[in-house]
Amino acid sequence: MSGPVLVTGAAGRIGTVLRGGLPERGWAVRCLDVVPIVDTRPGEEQVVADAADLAAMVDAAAGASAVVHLAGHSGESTWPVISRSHIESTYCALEAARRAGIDRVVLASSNHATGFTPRPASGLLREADAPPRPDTYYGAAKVAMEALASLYADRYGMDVVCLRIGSAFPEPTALRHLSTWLSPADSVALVDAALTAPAPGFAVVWGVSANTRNWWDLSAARALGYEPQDDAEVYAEALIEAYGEPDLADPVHARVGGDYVLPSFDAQE
Ligand code: 15L
Repeated sequence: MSGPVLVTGAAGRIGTVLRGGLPERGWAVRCLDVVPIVDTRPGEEQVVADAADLAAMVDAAAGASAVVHLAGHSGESTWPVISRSHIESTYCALEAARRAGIDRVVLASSNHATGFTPRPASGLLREADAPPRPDTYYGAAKVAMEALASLYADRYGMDVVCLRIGSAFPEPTALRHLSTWLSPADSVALVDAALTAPAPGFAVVWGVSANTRNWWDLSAARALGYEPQDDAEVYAEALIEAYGEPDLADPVHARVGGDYVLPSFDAQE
């Protein structure tokens, strides 16, 4: 690889994890975020800019070898916030990569692109079994992200890997996370696999750890070279003691999007 990987949203939750882990896997990191990173690490480059600003993104992409696009409001918000921070910024990430001659882009999609999909009572959902079924504006923006990825892969021959991330947190804190957790170490492993897989073209893969209670099939992610190490099950006893076993009749547990499907997440002004 030559040139750093441009990581947008580098000051955020997953960005911070990648800043720690990608260098250990041989990647130099160029950070981009709207807020300055205060604990800059040795060798790290920093750009303070909005990922939805095409000119800034074109400048930031110059000389990079790949783009990992994480920037965007993490969760549901108003349409102006969601459309700019996810859809406009995804266009900018892809277009800046194309103009810079970068042919590998990794996009942080989300399980919420398919959030109204019923949770399977048994068996595993493959990506192909879960067409777009967004639960929020946020989820709909991730569907648009995946569509833009498909466009840039088909039209320009770029490799664009969309990671439908589950719950990327330091540790599981809710019953649902026993199925949806993506650990920090596995976040790094998954992004590294998406960056290095030979010629993936357009790909959409689930982003979760090797959780005993997974409802998403990891075959497609493993085919990229992802080897998850963590399993949320080590937290099961404590979470089930606190909250009881998940009740599939409860709307929060009936659909893969969890509480995002509830009326409290109705579209905001
Ligand atoms: C996401 O996509 C969000 O970014 C994150 O904040 C969580 O809500 C996560 O999904 C989840 O489903 O747990």
